[in-house]
Amino acid sequence: MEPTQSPLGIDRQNSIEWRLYKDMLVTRLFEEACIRWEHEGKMSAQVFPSRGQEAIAVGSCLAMEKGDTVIPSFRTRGAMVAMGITIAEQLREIMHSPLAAGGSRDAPHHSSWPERGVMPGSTMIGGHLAMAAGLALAMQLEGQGAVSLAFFGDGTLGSGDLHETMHIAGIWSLPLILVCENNGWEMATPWEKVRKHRELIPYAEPFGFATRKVDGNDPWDVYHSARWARATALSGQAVFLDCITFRSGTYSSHFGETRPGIEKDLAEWEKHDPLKRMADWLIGHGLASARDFERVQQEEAQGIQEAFNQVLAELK
Ligand SMILES: Cc1ncc(C[n+]2csc(CCOP(=O)(O)OP(=O)(O)O)c2C)c(N)n1
Ligand SMILES: [Mg+2]
Repeated sequence: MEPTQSPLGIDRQNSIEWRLYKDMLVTRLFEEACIRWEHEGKMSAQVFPSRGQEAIAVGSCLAMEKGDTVIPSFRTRGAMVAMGITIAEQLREIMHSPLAAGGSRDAPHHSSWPERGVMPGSTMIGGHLAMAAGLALAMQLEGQGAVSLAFFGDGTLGSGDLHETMHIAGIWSLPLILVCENNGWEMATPWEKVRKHRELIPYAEPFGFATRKVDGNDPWDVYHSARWARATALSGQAVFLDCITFRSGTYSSHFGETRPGIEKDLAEWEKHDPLKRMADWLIGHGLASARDFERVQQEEAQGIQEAFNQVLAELK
């Protein structure tokens, strides 16, 4: 079959550069739409915007293979997008559609599609990490040749579940990949108030993890690091990816900005915006123009609105 060509002139379905850009774009547009719908009173679910952090979820998941499992955190909606869960499927869970595959019983940010590798998370910070280790143990015992990956924020360092998970995964050499969205904030508390080190590698290494510091705003660094992590986890060492980033959005769609004095940081990190970086890369490699991006943005925004209308109609 001929590969489908995108407006950018590259293989839409299979090219990793295209997926890195498009899945981050869809994630951002979808989260922005959810915030808008919530503020307009059209949707009641709370969303946790990943603005500025999209590369971590998307880059990691695109590096996974069939049979691998992923547990998103409350801030990695991009994981669902990159794992191929459509916006309509996500909205059915969020909006309690009778057609929701999972019965719409999970918290909207922990919806799962186990047969497609997206496993349920936990509203208890860190609780899902032990489950990810359990999945990795099953993969190891059954010789599946697959890995279990879980996302979590740096605020999870205060959770005993993270330390217990690292302890058991390190000593049992589980095929587990822990991916930290290290944005330097725990809700509205800066990292200096809750731990000694900005980076988390000093905490993971003593448990026997292979570790790597990742530029969490660079989609390529995340992707290649996750490929390395997969190979390392399969070869018998659990992996910790410390993805340094910044949350450019509010804690959740219910809240305004609760971090006073962050204007300078916001402006600084905006220069490292992952979407802009990927767009610049595509332009730099002659694969896209500014006009192409405008068109793709319009197309995807329209698709998201259509999915919303479709799911709204299912509620009647
Ligand atoms: C066990 C537990 N304690 C407290 C909370 C409340 N809580 C929700 S998110 C959060 C902060 C998490 O920090 P981080 O993961 O770094 O999130 P981010 O920086 O993305 O906001 C807390 C304390 C919770 N959900 N579970
Ligand atoms: Mg954080």
